[in-house]
Amino acid sequence: MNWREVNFDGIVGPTHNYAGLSYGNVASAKNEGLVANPREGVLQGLQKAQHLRSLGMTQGVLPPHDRPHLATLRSLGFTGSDSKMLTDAWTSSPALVRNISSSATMWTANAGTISPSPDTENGKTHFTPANLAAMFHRSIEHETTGRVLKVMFPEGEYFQHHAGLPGGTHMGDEGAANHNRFCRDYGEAGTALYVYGRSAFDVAKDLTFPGRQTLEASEAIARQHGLRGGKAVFVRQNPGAINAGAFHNDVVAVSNKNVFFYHEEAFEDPAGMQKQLRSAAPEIDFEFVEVPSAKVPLSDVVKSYMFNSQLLSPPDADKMQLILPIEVSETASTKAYIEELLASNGPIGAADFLDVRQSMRNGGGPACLRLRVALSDDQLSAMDANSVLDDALVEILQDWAGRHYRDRVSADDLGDPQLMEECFAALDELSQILKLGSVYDFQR
Ligand code: SUG
Repeated sequence: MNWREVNFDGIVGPTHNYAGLSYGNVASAKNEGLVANPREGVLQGLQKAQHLRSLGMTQGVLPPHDRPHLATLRSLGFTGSDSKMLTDAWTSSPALVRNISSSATMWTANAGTISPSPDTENGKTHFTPANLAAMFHRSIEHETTGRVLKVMFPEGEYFQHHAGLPGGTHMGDEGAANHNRFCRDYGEAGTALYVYGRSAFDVAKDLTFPGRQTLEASEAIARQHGLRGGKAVFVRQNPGAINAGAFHNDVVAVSNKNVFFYHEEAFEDPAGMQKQLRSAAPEIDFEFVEVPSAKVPLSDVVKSYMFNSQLLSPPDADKMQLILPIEVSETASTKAYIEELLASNGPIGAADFLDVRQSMRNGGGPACLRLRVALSDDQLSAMDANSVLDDALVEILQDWAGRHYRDRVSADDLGDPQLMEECFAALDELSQILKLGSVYDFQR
């Protein structure tokens, strides 16, 4: 049976903008007020997906959600027609409208946690949409995400779905961005590493920025998914890294199969992390590529997003390959480090630098834009919807974005009912292209 890792990239939404919504996310705060170009954003994302396809990777997409999210306005007491609700909400609180209009669903590393079938007791692939409780604009994602995942991966022989965790920020869960799966090969039993920022019931006095993921949330997901005995390891992110702007662990670490590429300051106890992984999975020949602060300071990690890269095993390559944001080649320390890494004859043999600047300005690099799912041939065939890319679908999506997306959206445009109508028309058509059925909350 052939297995592969499929990357499902979030399609940048038509309301993509810079509203400075994410406290603790340095780029989001720094770029608040810039004018965004959603059309360029969606095309940059599709280009990245095409690049992975050119390396022989299987590539899918996940749709943007309906924004502005009128269902949230309705649940907060707004009434009347769509445009009346939007206008009333904008008059009452532009900040609220900015939150319910964010295109943050494009960062699908936060869509959910996936445990592939070789890792679970009942032999099914388990999905839990992340509740994203730490940020209001993201806390409204998980119900739609859950519906989309259920359409794409129908419940039954192969796939099992769970609801997002209850419990608000105590059970704060940010999905795959704080989860790594190690294995010898994608179809073999793996071991999960869950990285948390704090404990649910303690005050984390060492954090100045939010620790979005709690230990208890990670433990709950490992339980729900019925991970095979002893195959889950829980470690704390270094609070210093969170305070420096690594609001998710995938800003300071990335893994693939047996390789873990991470920064010296990523974990509270890096030696303990290595030890726990080795003892949970003695069959895996771990390769830890720990990058010292003396070579790349944490501030350059956060600025360049060097670890927010995709670490891939292209089918025809004998070494792994990094997909990095172009900012890494523009930052002296990270550029030099990647050159040294490629020359070192280690497990990583190639690196490409891609332009995803529209996303990067909101703190989302290549790794934030993708959700990884390890799938067998049979599981891939059991998928529903039309979300796995071929050239024809990419062309259709490029044409769709060209017709529907604006090339300028600012945070001040979000109260405009005309923009809302454009977004709903775009998503109405997209749900037909991707054969999603009725996953959205708006009515047409
Ligand atoms: O949750 N930014 C996202 C970025 C998510 C990146 N994902 C991963 N690291 N996996 C966030 O902070 C900014 C939106 C704004 O400010 O308009 C935002 O939501």
